[in-house]
Amino acid sequence: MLFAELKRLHSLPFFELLKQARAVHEANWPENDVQLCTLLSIKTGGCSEDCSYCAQSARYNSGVEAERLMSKEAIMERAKAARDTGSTRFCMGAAWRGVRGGTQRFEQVLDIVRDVSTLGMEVCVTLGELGADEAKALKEAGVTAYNHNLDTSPEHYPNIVTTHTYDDRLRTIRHAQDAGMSVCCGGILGLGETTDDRLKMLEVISEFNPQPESVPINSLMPMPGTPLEGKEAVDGFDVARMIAVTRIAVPKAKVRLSAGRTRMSDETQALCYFAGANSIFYGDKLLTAANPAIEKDRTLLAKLGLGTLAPNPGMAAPACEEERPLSPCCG
Ligand code: SAM
Ligand code: DTB
Ligand code: SF4
Repeated sequence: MLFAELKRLHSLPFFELLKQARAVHEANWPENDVQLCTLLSIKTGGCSEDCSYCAQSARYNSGVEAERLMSKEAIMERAKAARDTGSTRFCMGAAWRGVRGGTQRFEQVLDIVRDVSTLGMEVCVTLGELGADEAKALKEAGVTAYNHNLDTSPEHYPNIVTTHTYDDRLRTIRHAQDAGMSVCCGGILGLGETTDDRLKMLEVISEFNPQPESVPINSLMPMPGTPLEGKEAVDGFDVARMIAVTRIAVPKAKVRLSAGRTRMSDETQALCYFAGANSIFYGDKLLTAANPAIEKDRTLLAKLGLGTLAPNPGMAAPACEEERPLSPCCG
């Protein structure tokens, strides 16, 4: 969806926007269920990149220590525990710039994916940059979806990250799509961006061909020691607006109300579910930052009468629309 239309939607009176988003949501997700996803940082800290929101960059004194890649046994234990608490998607994150085929650490990751994918959950990984061959190998090993966020608009991105470019991000997304993985691609609110920046990011994401299978909308968790540590919390109505416009622009995607829920009231979260959010990270830790406790989320979902989505690990990645060009591999 093009910027002008996104802007028109975003400028609607709040209830009118919500009404339209709700109609799109009900047409595409009539069951009204919420997907529960568990995150695990399988390789924490010590990252070479300078993403100014991230506690895992080696450049900032955030208090997050660099750790080695977790053992497969320890990861399997956490994955089974996630399944036992009702998660249907297991997302493994690594604080790397990227991965390269033929390296020991990439072989280890493939081995981990092969085992985790036997558990019946959707398997998502976020490992940084990928080439075409690495993407194919991950798909073959059993990855359902690859998470690679654009985070903000092309224009604002260089103010946030200088060690890699927007085009680098686009290239990885295209490799993941070409390999047949579903793509999970979203961004962060609260990085000092304008509303137009948010909508320009959404323009890029919604114009992907195929559209992403999921779109995480994170609100900045300000991490001590990072350049963005002092940023104010995002207004709850702004989060709901962004969720609503995302629901309309990417109707079939799971729209994930991602980082930042510890700073949101139950009422704001309820508004976001109404506006079209149908997935959350579940469990009291994100990668390094806090997330609401499982019991708290269960209570809220029960209060709202929302069910949970069944896993679909073998789902086919969204298909391309033939009349539109494929997603860009660079700007
Ligand atoms: N290194 C890989 C990469 O950059 O794609 C994977 C891990 S990285 C931590 C995954 C995503 O987490 C980022 O793209 C960003 O959207 C989100 N994220 C990281 N720190 C965050 C924070 N403090 N608040 C909100 N979202 C954050
Ligand atoms: C996404 O969009 N959000 C998740 C997941 N994809 C990898 C990560 C949120 C990280 C929040 C900050 C932290 O835990 O350090
Ligand atoms: Fe590294 Fe990813 Fe954090 Fe950037 S967001 S510093 S690439 S872990």
